[in-house]
Amino acid sequence: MNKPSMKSSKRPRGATALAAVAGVAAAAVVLSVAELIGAFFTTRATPLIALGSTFIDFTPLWMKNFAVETFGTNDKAALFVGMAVTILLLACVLGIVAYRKWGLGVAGVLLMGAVIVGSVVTRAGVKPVDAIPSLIGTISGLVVLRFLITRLWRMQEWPDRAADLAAKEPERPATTRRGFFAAAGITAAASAVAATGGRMLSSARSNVAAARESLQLPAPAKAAAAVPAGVQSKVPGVVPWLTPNKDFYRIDTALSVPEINVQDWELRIHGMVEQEVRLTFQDLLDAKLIESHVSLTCVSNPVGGNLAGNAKWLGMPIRDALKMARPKAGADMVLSTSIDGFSASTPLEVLQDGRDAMLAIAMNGEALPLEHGYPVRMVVPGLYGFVSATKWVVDLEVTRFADNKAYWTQRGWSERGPIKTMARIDVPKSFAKVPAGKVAIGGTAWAQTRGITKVEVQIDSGPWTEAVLSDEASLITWRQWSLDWDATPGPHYLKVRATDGSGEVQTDKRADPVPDGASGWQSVMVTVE
Ligand SMILES: Nc1nc2c(c(=O)[nH]1)N[C@H]1C(S)=C(S)[C@@H](COP(=O)(O)O)O[C@H]1N2
Ligand SMILES: [Mo]
Repeated sequence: MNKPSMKSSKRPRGATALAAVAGVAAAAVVLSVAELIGAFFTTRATPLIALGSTFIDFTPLWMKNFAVETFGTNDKAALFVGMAVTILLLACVLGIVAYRKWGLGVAGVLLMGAVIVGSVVTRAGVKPVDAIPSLIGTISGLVVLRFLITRLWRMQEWPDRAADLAAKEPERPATTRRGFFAAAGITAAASAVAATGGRMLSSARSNVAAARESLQLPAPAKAAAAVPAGVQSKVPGVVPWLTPNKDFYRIDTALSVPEINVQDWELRIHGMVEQEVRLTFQDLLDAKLIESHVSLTCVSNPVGGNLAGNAKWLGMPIRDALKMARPKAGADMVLSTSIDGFSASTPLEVLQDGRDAMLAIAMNGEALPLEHGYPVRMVVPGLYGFVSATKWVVDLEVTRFADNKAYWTQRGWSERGPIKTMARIDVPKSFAKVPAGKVAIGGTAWAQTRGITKVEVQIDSGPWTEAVLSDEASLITWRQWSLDWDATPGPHYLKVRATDGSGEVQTDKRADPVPDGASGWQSVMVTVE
């Protein structure tokens, strides 16, 4: 009569919610224990980072684009929030399942463990031993789940089940709701401490940031061409012509910035070459370095967007490195790969022509910031970053487009990515309210390797008016512009378009960033008062 029943009619009130709490506490233990022990293993392989990367890999393309468009460079924060919510929900379900059917709960936790282990060991450059933290985490989580769920089973407020269990094991006392919450609370607090400790340990273990600070940069064999005095638009609010490192846009798939010791860094050049080459960081320091201002642009940049920047780079010409390896006839592509598995396909020809394509070691006079590719990244004028600007680069494979596909190409983006001519209005901002009279319009424009020869602005449906171009530093840097406008009260639309050095007027044909870059004219609505 008094048998405990799993039927919902007999289930004590509130049990489901408490079981969910037990599930969340157990999941916290799985992740935090794994994170803490993971601090002693490969940093990129800690479970949270690996899970996040796997999450990204399985995110459909449309959702990824939506995330980048909606959250911009906060897309990683958005990812972690999304992941946290997913894990929280799964943990609740696991707790409830374990309470009702322990065996199923165990299976669920093991499955969760398997997913974590799977995402850890499939990361690039990760060894099988890196699975150990996740395994220990999973087992700890199971132990805690068993402990908490048993407390629920023995809850004295729910006499049916508790009495039955007490009859079986009379020496074990019944538990109380308060006791349960105390246990769950202690578990959660311990998890938080373990996770924080793990994160702190991970960063303390690497002193790459300090090594970067003290790196002595060599002088270039060929210094950057002098920058003309008038490169900056006179209009206040137009972005600085030279983007400070701290303001430089950042786009990459790395959830934790790779931390590479220069002593460990090596670049392998192989594939369709006469001679496989390995370059150390010292080899780069000893090479004939060039210095050059180059504007980078992201293919994901929407029309009018700010995923573009301009910096002074110092590095070894990639053609010099390729010369050592001597590419074989028939090769037409270099697949560059970063330490964390990102890859880019760059036409071999582009890396061998005269442009300042380089293995860069410095940005605006200091060693590359960690998040911009320390210690070595590629910079290739004229190509979007996804097919050229590999950060934390460790491998160059000389190959053919027909034989190899890069990271984003495998995900629906183009295999090649020459930068499209683009003009941008920085001032006034979209939806700005400006006083009637003289209004300064200004912005920047780019068409790396072709240069900008004209920028025109159209007010409403009026004629296209030529803007004043700021000085041109080179064909591979962006060029600023300004225009004075006699603004009359009312709403107005400002449009902008550029003409590049080949004589081509920027197309008004709207294209999404996927697969090879956005196009169209930016239009800004302003209200003149
Ligand atoms: N290792 C690595 N390098 C990478 C990427 C990446 O995801 N991983 N993204 C590329 C893309 S899409 C762009 S636009 C540039 C951005 O460089 P930045 O972050 O220094 O501005 O880096 C490129 N290099
Ligand atoms: Mo990009």
